[in-house]
Amino acid sequence: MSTKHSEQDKYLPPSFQDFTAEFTVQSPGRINLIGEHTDYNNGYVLPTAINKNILLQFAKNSSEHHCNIYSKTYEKNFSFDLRKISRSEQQWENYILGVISEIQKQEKELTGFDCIIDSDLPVGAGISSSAALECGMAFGLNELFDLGLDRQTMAELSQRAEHNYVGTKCGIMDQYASMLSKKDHLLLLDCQILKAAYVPAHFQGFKILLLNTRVTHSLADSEYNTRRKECEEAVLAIQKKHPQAASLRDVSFDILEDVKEELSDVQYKRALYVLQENERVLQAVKSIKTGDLSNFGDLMYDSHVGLRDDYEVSCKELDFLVDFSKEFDGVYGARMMGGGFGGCTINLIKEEAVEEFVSKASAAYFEAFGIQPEAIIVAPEEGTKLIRS
Ligand code: GAF
Repeated sequence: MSTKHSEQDKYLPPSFQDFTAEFTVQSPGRINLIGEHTDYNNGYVLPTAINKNILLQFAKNSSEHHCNIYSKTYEKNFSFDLRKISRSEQQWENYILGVISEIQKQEKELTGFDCIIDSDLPVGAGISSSAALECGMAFGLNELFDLGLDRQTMAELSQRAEHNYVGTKCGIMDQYASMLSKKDHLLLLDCQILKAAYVPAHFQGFKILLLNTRVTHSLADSEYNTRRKECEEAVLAIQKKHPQAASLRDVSFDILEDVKEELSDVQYKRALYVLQENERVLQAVKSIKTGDLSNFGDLMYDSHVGLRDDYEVSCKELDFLVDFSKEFDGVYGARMMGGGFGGCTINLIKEEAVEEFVSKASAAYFEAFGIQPEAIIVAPEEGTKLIRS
């Protein structure tokens, strides 16, 4: 069954007036329960896709090389020729062009297509609208042109799109979460061997609440790449004494102490945080499996302290919301989530406490920063999928 655009789409650009979707792809954002900035250090992460999505409607057009994309979120459209894919000045276009370029590198044949994109995923909130867009595009093109790519390959080419077209040297967590998550489960990913295990998300009586600071500090992207570089430099310094250490994953606490004098203070702090966070992920999985959510909550708070003091990717708005949550009985744990420098805190909170906490935290945050935070209740969902065909 085809989906013709509806009355409310009458503002579509002229190139889309006759658009009839062949199918729609639903591509989710993600949360990360714990394991931050560990993915590009070959460590452990514990994300899952959520019930907030980007929707992409696809249709082939009659042209061989011409493509049209329309974003309802940005109310903007752009067109391009498949024979001349190159980076754009518009960042959001690069997520799409990057995926096409990576698919073409795999020597897969594409022809002209049109795509309309809509979303209920807040941009800049640290819930990975970028990976959702990349993965949705890869999944849709795979379907439309029968490319035969599996989910892992699509996640990995989406990550390369972000490296090569957007310029963020992100890890693999967001794309794997978007592509490989299962409903009601967390994805325990070992980023060294890219092996995923599914942990049932047993949070009965609790909610996962995001508080969006609504700030995105401009240094987020540059500092992200700097952190990655600092970790790589720490590994190079460690290798002088311990040549077998290919990444921070191969470094034990004993090795780190052994090379402490060889590392700069910054390198030592970054490495220490990563080693501790990897341990926390494994402990968190045990706590969730045994239902010890109090311990899991403590691990979330410890994670935040490490991100704030040793990894230095938090900001005063995130710290404020995490500190505020500590004063509140029903909150078991909270931490900044994602790359940092803004975006959301993730809170594990008793269901009955949500309303009062949101109201009090919002009022206090507004008084401190003059900004109304956004409260978003999320639940673990299935990864990118076809919803209408
Ligand atoms: C961003 C990146 F895209 C991820 O790969 C990950 O490193 C995360 O920041 C921090 O944990 O979302």
